Amino acid sequence: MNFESLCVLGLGYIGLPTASTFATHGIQVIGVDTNARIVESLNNGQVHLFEPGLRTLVQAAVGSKNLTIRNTPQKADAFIIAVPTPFKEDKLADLSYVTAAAEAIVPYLEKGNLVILESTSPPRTTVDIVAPILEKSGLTAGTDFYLAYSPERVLPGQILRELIENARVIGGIDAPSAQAGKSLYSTFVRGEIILTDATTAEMVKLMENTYRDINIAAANEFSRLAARFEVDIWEAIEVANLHPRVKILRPGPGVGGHCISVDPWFFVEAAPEQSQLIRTARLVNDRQPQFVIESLRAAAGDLKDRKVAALGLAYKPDVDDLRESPAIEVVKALISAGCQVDIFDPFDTTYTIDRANTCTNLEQAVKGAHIILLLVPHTQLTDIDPKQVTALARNAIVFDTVNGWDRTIWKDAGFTYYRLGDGKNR
Ligand code: SAJ
Repeated sequence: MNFESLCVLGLGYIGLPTASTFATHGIQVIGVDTNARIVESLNNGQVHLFEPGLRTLVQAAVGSKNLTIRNTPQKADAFIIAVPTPFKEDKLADLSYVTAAAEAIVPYLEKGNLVILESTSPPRTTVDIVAPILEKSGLTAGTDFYLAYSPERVLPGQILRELIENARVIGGIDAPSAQAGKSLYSTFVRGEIILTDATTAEMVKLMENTYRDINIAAANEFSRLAARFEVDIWEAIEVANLHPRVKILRPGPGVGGHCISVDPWFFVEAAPEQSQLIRTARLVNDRQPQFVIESLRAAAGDLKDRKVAALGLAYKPDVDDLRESPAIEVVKALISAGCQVDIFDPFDTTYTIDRANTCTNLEQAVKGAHIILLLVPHTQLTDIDPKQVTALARNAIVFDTVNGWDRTIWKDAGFTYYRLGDGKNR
């Protein structure tokens, strides 16, 4: 099977790198996004999201004339759906982007085409939801066109490398569909390509992120136990991890991002009876911003009218992605507790939170602060020399939720230093 042209629907964190990588490997790619602003900015050579190396890659792809950006699909040998699957207020999966993308392909679908769903989706989405929509074309999935599910598994911050090097699972609705998917991705994937059925591939993706969520929940719960028993969780984890079969993850202000804090709910929605541990882990992680507030109160006393410099807003270090960020939840809770909050994130200096003051630089944020709160260990923040801050926030209490700073250095610079989950060094 030979796929020379490809249409990628959805130009976000996954679709854009995927479309660009295919284009720089010689495939004629049409990148489609329904957001007119994204289409316009990409056509002007601007990339609307931050990922190391992405701008250069997109420019190379567009420059080679192998990548064209449009707001509607067109005929192609293969189609990849890489749109978001967010959840709604009630944590139920919102598949409206997936169904809209599948509907958009229908008028262009031809015999022999391949359609791949990459969006993280509840089990059976490919077979029960996407196939019937595509069959509105009058063609039959499996008989007339190939259909497969192949989840993205790349880590934000390392997307370009992992896209090529990671193992890729391709689940076909039948064996020829999986094989067709392999022919397409072999264009650039150097990791192992594993073929299976569509529902197994959907479940693999959800299991990976759920497994991580449960493990982070354990770390977060251990941090609460350590505070209770006057133990330093960071010391305890370091020692426990010397055991050859133990690898405890890092506690922090909570779990964010568009994947790990969302995907486990797809299992809970689809099969609540069978997902009790998964649901509990989600609730433990969602409660962690509240634990930050409780710990801060225990360290600094009443929070009302205190001026807090909240450093870092993204859902994890060295990315600009703020989706489902626990840091934002902490800031909102501080505001509800009556604090005056100055927010600063070096990757997004324009983001606003109701009643918080957005700062464009570190100095502005820490000036006159009673509390300096580290929420995300962006390299630019962990590299801060406390001496830079001393004159701006004399006698401030430093509260580090991510173990991003060195206690001794901050104490030597005259600050009172606390760390989340450290009940020993108070
Ligand atoms: N976090 C902790 N403690 C840790 C590790 C992470 O609190 O020890 C927090 C982070 O701060 C962040 C959240 O968890 O808020 C998620 O971060 P992450 O780096 O664990 O994962 P993501 O969401 O950036 O990417 C995950 C990856 N999945 C796995 O590692 C199993 C990635 O491979 C997936 O492709 C991605 O989800 C996705 O798109 O599904």
